[in-house]
Amino acid sequence: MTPPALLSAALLLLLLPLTLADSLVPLDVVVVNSLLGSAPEFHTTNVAYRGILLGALRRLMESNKNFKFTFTEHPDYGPSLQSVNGLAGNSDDRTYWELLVKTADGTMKRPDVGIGCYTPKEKEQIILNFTRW
Ligand code: B12
Repeated sequence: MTPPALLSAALLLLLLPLTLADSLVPLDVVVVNSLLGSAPEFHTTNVAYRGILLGALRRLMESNKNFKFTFTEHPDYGPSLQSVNGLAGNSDDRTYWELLVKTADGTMKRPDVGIGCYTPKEKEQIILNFTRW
């Protein structure tokens, strides 16, 4: 390799982490109603590298008229997902929107933080599951 080519290659390697940090992370959002058993709705969106799920949901709502959500703020735990596409959780009938995640390797998990703290990883499926506690 000639010295200028070597220099370009070294520069590329140095800039690579910066490029990755600037990129958007693609993910799927699946809306499930476990109480009705209706067909799940699939959406695709993205979020900034290490960005929070709330950001991904906002991006999705801005780009897709078939997806809407609202949230409330808890003084300690931050945002809590209140409604999806007009359907809201309700304390009286003990319903809520549960947050589940299917990771790229197929593992299912129930995050121990809410939409304001969870940071989706590449190719994760975020499942918004309407259910009862
Ligand atoms: C009961 C409970 C629930 C119930 C609340 C039902 C109800 N209306 O009573 C249900 C099952 C709905 C629930 C759901 C979730 N919960 Co919860 N929950 C609790 C628990 C065990 C007790 C809360 C309580 O009653 N406190 C006593 C009352 C008097 O205080 P309060 O401030 O009024 O309580 C309210 C808040 O805690 C709120 N709440 C409950 N969970 C969550 C989660 C988030 C992110 C927010 C913003 C608010 C919130 O609901 C309570 C009643 O209004 C706590 C753990 C604990 N021991 O404190 C976890 C806890 C608060 N939950 C937690 C989590 C992660 C969740 C979920 C995100 C789980 C999931 N993967 O789906 C979801 C919320 C999803 C969403 N829609 O945004 C975490 C929050 C940690 C964090 N830093 O974000 C905790 C601390 C448990 C843990 N993992 O350590 N939860």
